[in-house]
Amino acid sequence: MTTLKHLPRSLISVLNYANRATVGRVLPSLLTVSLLGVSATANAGDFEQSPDFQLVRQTLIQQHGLTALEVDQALSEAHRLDWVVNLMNKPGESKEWYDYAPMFLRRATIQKGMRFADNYAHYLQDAEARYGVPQAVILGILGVETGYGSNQGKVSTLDALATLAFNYPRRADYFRNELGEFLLLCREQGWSPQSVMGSYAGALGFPQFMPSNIRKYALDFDHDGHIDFTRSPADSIGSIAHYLAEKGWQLDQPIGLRARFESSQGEDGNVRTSNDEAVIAKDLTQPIRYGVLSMKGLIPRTGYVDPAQPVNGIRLMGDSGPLYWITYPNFQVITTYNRSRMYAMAVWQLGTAVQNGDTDMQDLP
Ligand SMILES: [Ca+2]
Repeated sequence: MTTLKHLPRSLISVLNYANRATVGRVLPSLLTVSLLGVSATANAGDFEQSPDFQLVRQTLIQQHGLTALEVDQALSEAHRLDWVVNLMNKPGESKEWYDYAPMFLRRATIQKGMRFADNYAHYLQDAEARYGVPQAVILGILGVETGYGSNQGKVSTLDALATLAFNYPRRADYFRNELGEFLLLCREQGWSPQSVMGSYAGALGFPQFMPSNIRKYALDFDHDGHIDFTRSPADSIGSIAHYLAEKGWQLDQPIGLRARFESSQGEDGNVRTSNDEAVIAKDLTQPIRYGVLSMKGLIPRTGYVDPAQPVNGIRLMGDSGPLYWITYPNFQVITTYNRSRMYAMAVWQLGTAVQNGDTDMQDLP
């Protein structure tokens, strides 16, 4: 790794990032871009020419309460990472569940999760007892986010957030706020902004929290006086539980049940529902009483759901056709971490497999 020290930081980030197997194929084009950009990125002040420079600088000072010195120092040392913008602008792949699930539901990941669960059992139990969030959910999030800490990202958070704050207009306000929160976090935690590494979108550590969420929800769960998401699984475990509790986790309530869809017939013999669209939730934050869904043909495979219980119908595409679930509000709470239904399902299934030691994935929810 010592040879990397002589390369510009932006290129090192690219090389480190490219070690992640999922983006290996984009390496050649990224390298070309970075090598051409060496002279530009080797000098400080990549953002000073931006038309928004003064506006962002003033916002960071006035709204976030940073000092001019803190802001000027950070911005003059931040580098523009064009590849980050290119990656953010790439249309998202519309994967189906049958392609998505195998990325996370792997025997090796489950085994790793089981070792992690053994090593940190004390903190997992403590977090569940204190916040009511099941250990399986915490384990699922840590597995899907970073494979239990092994893929935390090696991109300079300062570079990533500054790049997105200045060069990604679609979500500029969001990333400008995260940049301000990040600099405040650095001040509070005594970090040097240039030393912090994370994902290319600015998420940090085992649980991949954005800086604003770290400031709002992070806990020093091992009581060593610091919040440390890159090295402390305990802080990560406690903080995930705290976050989900604050987002409305319902104590002792299920996440959901596997279901099947049946077209139903009315008393006149006419089919009432032949289309499963009628039972699939448009918006998970607007659950409806289960009694309404049951009349339209969504039935739990096993178990009982109270007709008055607010639920949602979920459909994901499996290898051999659609799969259905009836989900309780706790499933929606998982989607506050990442809005994708497939994400929440992967978290639930992976965490359950880890907790049950089900390496063959014989009994997934
Ligand atoms: Ca700590």
